[in-house]
Amino acid sequence: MRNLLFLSLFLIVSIILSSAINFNYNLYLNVFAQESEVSIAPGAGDPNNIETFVPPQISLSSRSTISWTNGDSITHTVTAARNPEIANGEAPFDSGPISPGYTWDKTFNSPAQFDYHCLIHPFMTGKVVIN
Ligand SMILES: [Cu+2]
Repeated sequence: MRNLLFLSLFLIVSIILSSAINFNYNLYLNVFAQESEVSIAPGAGDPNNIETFVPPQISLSSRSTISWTNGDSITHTVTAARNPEIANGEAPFDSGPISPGYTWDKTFNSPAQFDYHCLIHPFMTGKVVIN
């Protein structure tokens, strides 16, 4: 009877500990997953406008999500260059048309480096570095 009590206690403590470890592991993963925002500046489609993608370059760790929000009054795209310098497992990306006020998200899971631009306004350029 006493052995059974110890065994039950052991099992309960084990279950509590393993769920605590699992919880901490998830917390760890979430802490290292980053989220960042790039805004497409008002007037970005005007070749005389200095600000297009803000910030123009973004560096993050892998498992990051970047949100591009079109703050301009016309449609833009977020399109990776055809020959990315480094693209370990990450395919070149293309948002398709992003209407004014809309956001496009892209998650990066591997280290990669992309130069990107707007297909409609090729002078709009930016860079993503995933470490
Ligand atoms: Cu554009």
